[in-house]
Amino acid sequence: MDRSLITQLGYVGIGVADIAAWEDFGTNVLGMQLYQKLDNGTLYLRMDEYSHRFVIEPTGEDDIKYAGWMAPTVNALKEVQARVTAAGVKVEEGSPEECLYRKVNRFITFQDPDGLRLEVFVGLDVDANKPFHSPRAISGFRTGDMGVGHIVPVSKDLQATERFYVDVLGFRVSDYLFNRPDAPGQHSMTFFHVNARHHSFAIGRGRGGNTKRLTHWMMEVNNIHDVGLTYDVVRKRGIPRTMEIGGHLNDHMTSFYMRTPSGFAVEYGWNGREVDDNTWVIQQYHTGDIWGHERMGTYTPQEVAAMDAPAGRRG
Ligand code: MBD
Ligand code: FE
Repeated sequence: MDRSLITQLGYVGIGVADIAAWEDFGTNVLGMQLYQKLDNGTLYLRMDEYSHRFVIEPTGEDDIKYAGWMAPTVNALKEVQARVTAAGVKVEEGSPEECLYRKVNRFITFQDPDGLRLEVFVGLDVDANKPFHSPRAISGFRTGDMGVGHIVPVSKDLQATERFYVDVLGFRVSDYLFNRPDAPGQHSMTFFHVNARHHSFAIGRGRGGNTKRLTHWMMEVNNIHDVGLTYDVVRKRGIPRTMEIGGHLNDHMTSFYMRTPSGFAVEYGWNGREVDDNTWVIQQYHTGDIWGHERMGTYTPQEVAAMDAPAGRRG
């Protein structure tokens, strides 16, 4: 395959109700650097040499507002624009003001089949004068060519959403997970890669009562002790963990999940595996975990029993 049209998850926009709580959480718990704060309260949070990887806006949704995907070149951006348009989806170009606000050279925007706002951009700001410096004593985030990490929104039609991301945007399926009793014979999650990160994007069926689009985002650190140091902060502050520490079967990530001030979770991980498109084989799994990842608090006993059941196709 030629070079990908989209090479990484570049930035993520989140709308929140409690911006003060997020400033504290994003920096002192997650370890991101506050790069800039606008008069309206918007926070630009940094994980590496880029000026920002998260934009936290005080607009009240407590959910994801947009996902910013990197096109490596102007030609790639134009090709994405042509393909999305040919698929019958309306594409708009970001205005100069919007580009300034996003700190990109140019971007296009359109909705995925579930109505999630996607932005495909060229030229994210790098600030070489101010090297990344975490406010926490961690060795740093694993981003680079693998981008932010991953986001997992819910989808109302996993097949239709898969077709859009694969056929139109050029994402590659990594694997499938079947672990939900409410969808007999159908899978519950699909994982996609756009670079060596096992998944930059995954979709899942919403759980009953789940009103948010975003279930969690994942950020990866360089050292297992960075996970442990953050785990200590989370425990000492009494921040609820939604999944206890454990290891994922598909991407080999060692991680735990904590609840954010907006209700959705952040997965904080280390040592995810890398995929090579020349040798990768799609597999399907019936459990998400090698060990641990015990569901805490927010899951019903029935859901826990279903997800923890031994591997084996259901339905
Ligand atoms: C993941 O990163 C994840 O969040 C789940 C639920 C399963 C496998 C990998
Ligand atoms: Fe995850």
